[in-house]
Parts: sequence; structure tokens; C-alpha cells
Amino acid sequence: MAAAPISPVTARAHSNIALIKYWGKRDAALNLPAVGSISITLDGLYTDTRVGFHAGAERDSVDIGGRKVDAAPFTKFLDLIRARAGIAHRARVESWNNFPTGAGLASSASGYSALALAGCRAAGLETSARDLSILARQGSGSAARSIFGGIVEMHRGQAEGGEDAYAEPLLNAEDWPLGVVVAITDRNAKSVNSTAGMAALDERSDYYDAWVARAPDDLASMRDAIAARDFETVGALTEMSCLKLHGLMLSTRPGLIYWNAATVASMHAIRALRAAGTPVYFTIDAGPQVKAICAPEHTAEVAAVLADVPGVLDTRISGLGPGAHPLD
Ligand code: 2P0
Repeated sequence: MAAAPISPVTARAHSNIALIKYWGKRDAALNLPAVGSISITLDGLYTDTRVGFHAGAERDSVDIGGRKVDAAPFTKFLDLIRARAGIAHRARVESWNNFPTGAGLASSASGYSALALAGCRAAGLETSARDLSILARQGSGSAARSIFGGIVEMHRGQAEGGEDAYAEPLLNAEDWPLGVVVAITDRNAKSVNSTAGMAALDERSDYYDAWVARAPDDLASMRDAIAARDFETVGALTEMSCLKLHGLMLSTRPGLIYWNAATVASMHAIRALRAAGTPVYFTIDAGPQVKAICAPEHTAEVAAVLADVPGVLDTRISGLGPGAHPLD
């Protein structure tokens, strides 16, 4: 379907945090995940991205946070949109995160989700949320989930072409209010990005086959706990998936150690708080930040405890947020 490029479009997409983690690919070229995942979309962390296609421009240009970056990885992604729209115009992309980029706060999730939506709209394409999720996945696996708000499941899919590897909402944000406290322990970009960390994982970790084999059971257990609004079970499964992920990362050759001292201290602080009666559970992604999941009424207490942990630089409180949406 040929489409006509229209004026620039700005879209906002929120970051997400996986409760049941994605790690490993069944096809690197199409960025197809080896396992499904379940995540929550956060209202407090987001990316705004403006895309315009211009007839006269010679190459794509991309600014993140007001700084020009190498456009090459984004050109590959924009080519998917151009191919679908039947246009050759180069794009001008401007993107802003309201949180640190590339430091384990899922800026690639919100970033590619916002880019998919703004890019398709700016190219004049009408796309379903499912199409956007499939497109966003090709930028970053976790971005497929940020197309939707609330609690979201990403399907591994079986199809070779990835037509069934998309995310779907399980619950809307207002269906089950949850709180997240993010403890920032390092503001620098991580040393090994997720794509590099996952590359050739099947050959690099003896634990990988077990990780992939158990994933359907973990997803089913989490789905059931969410449907029952059973917070203790959701929390226990969340910590289990996080620790299993990091066990897999640690077992990779060379071993991936994303934690610092404050990360570990925060995990202990969260468990101590739980032992003292506050239902709160941790999760950690491919970076040193710690995310505490709790009921909204406990976020202030959890944030105060985490702020006191040596090495915690800052805390952010968030609730569940909406899916990607245009701002114009
Ligand atoms: C997740 N992570 O489920 C897992 C847990 C980090 C740890 O998805 O290679 O940036 O772009 O598909 O999506 C981060 O990986 O990786 C991620 P690519 P992505 O949230």
C-alpha cells in the first residue's frame, strides 16, 4: 500500500519492566525472541519522538536528547517503514527520554516503540497496534511490549517470519494499580548492551537450554497469578525470573555482571522490608538499577528505604502507564 508522507508526527511511548524476562533470540536477523515475556508499562518513564520524512534530505538524521547520534541503526529500522509506505524520503528524528539512556531503564523499549508509532504516522501509514508491536520488535525486543499499556504479554511465536511474535495486553493500567520504585545506582550507559549480551547465547551458556525450556511454565504461572490478582505470587515469580535471568547472564562466556554493590544492597533492603511486613519484590534488567514492585500505597515507604541504601543515587516512583500514543 503506497502512502503519502505527511507533516512531522510526535509520539510518546512509556518504558516497561519485565516481570517474566526476555533474554535470547530464536532469530537474530528478525529479532525474534527465544522466550515470551510479561511486563508492566510505566507511566513515569517515557520517550517522546518526533519523525518527519523530507523529500530533499540525503540521509536520515537522528538526535537523542538534543545530541546528534549515528543514524545507521535507525536507518535500518526506518527502511522497514519506508518499504511499507513505498517512500524513499529520508527522515529527521528527534527523541527525548525523561530518564537516563542505555542504563538498564529500557530506553530502547520506549524509544523504538515511540519511533514505530511516530514513523508510521509520519509516513501516512494506518497500522494496527499489533502491526506496530511486530514492527517495534524489529528495533528492540522489549519495544514490542511498550506499544501497550498496563500489564502486557509478549509472545515468542512459532512462525519463521515473526508474524506471531507480538505483544498483547493482559490487563489495562486501571484494572490493577501497581507501583514501581526505581532505584538508580549508576547513571552511566551500561558496558554490554542487551543485543551483544544475548548474541550466540545458545553456544555461550550451559544454562540456556533450561532457560528456554522452562519459560512456558513461568509464563503460565504468571498469567494465572495476574488473573487472580495474587500479588504475593506475582512478586515471588518476578524475583524468581529476575534471579534466573541473572544466573543465565553470569553463566554466559564471558560472564555478564550487571550488578554493582548498591544493586545487591538494594535487593537485601527490599527483602528486609518484606520480612518486616511490606509486600515488595525486586527485579533487575541488563543494568545496575533496581526496580521494586509493590502496591501504590507502599511506594513512598519503599522509596524512602531505597534512598537510604549506600550507593543509591536517586529513586523514581511510577505507576502503570498507557500504551504508545501520538502527542500531536
Ligand atoms: C526484558 N531485557 O525482558 C529483558 C530483561 C533486559 C533484561 O528486553 O536485543 O533491549 O534490542 O531485542 O529489548 C532488553 O533487551 O534487546 C530486555 P534487543 P532489548 O525486559
